[in-house]
Amino acid sequence: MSGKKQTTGSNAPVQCLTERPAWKALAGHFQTIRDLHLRQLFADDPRRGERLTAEAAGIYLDYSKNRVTDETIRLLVNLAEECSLHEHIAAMFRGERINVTEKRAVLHTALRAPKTERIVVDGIDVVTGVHAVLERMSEFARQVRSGAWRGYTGKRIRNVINIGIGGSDLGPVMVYEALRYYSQRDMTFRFVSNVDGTDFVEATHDLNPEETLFIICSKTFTTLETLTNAHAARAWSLRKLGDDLAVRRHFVAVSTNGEGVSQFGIDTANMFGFWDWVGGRYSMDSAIGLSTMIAIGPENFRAMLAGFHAMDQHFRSAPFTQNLPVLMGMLTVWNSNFFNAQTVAVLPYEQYLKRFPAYLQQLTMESNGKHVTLDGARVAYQTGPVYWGEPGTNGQHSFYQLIHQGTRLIPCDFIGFCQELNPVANHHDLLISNLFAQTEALAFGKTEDEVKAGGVAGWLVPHRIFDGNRPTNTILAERLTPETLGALVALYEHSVFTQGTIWNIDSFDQWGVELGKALAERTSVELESRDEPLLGHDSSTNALIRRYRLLRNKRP
Ligand code: G6Q
Repeated sequence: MSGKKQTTGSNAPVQCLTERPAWKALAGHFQTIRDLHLRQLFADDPRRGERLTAEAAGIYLDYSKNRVTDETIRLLVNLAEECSLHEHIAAMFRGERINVTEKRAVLHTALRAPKTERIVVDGIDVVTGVHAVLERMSEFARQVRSGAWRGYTGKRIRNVINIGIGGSDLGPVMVYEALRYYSQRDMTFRFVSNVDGTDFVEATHDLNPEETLFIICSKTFTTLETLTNAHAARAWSLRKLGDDLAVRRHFVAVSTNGEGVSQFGIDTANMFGFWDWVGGRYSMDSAIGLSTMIAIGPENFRAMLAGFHAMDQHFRSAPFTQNLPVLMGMLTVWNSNFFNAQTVAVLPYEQYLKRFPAYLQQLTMESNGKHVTLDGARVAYQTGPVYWGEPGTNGQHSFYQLIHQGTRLIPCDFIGFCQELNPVANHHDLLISNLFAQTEALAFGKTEDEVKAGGVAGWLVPHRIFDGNRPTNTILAERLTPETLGALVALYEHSVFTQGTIWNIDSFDQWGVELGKALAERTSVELESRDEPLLGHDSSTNALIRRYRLLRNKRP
């Protein structure tokens, strides 16, 4: 760390995180509890499992199976306060330009603000604009769902294909899968993101262009993958429909770039806008969610927004000791920076949330995968951990082994619901009993005595021992509804914000995406050139390019 003081992009000096009194207090405290076992912590306090919990917006968080005491939480709250988390939360909700490297406000919370709220940015009340777009989306979604919106040849739209990538894809895919139960079942929804032609071909091969609507989602409308796929989609449609005018009935755009949309040939009357203060990975509840709205209907979409908003309100107002996103964010800092955990596993015991870990990977890692503080000084501590996961119980039969008995500490978020959406015999009780059993096993393990008491002897004993003491959060809600999903996503958004504030990084830029993009542009010219290109890369890249060109040209 260069010196003790840092400055934010433009503001007052900020003390280096590891020099803060609260950080030092936590470091001292860590030495006293690092070897404490969850078995002991639970034995010492019979009410621990009821006390170390919090609840808001329909979501119950049990964090008692983390390696923390009341003192840990007290010190973490001190740290959050020293890092001015209260002020940062207020600044975000007010629309200050807290994304300092891009000089942008960060206002995804305005996307779910009620009509009566006013949030003024550059003299304009953004909430009015949000609701105007929501109205247009609702009208369009109703027309498509009811069949009033017809394709060019008069046929009803039966298929919707969202073309977008990153933030313009992962949210829509995740939420479509998550809320599929509530979706219009006589329609097909697909998502094309990859520039790999297979993605487009497999998404369209069995569909009729006369019945297919494309939503081109791109905030910038310049993204290579999305524009390449959008052109493929137009060619696919026009091969059957013949007439350029058909584009009006089969293509709509979601973008902030009206000019780019017109140039592509989409009527801006069929464009749904959003704003530069909505980051891609924070945009699933903006017009980027148009496919979601068509799938689940405007009412369900608004219910989802209400769930987001309920969690927003909780985050802004609840004391830190009862604040779900703050608690989860602080625990991630505790596990990462003090216990040196490198990853977080997210394990939904809900099939509909099968894409949730993939969605969270972008939200968490693009936001907090940063190596410098707000003023550009190199951080002297770890920032965002690796997020990954799969739905339970599938994961139990693959990678959980390492979580239980491996050498690494892997904190886990277990997510479950008390009521199933698709009752089948006793499946749901079996599912959730597995969730509870896993958190119990991870916390308490199996001692040598217990192994021996089970009849195991000799050299096999160490293989059968589970150390336990593996931290988990359990997130439990009544039922997977649009409201609950909104609250769950907002919970993670604000947990990410809490972490980023403590680490003093910009959670809202993504410069790391740029270098590869620029290099790929140059390389694509070299791959496509007819003459042998003069290559100026390193010897590995040069050889790979030559080999690719040689073998590609041998294709049948
Ligand atoms: C997200 C990122 C990134 C972005 C994609 C797509 O926060 O900004 O994932 O969403 O690169 O960008 P466009 O929507 O501009 O095509």
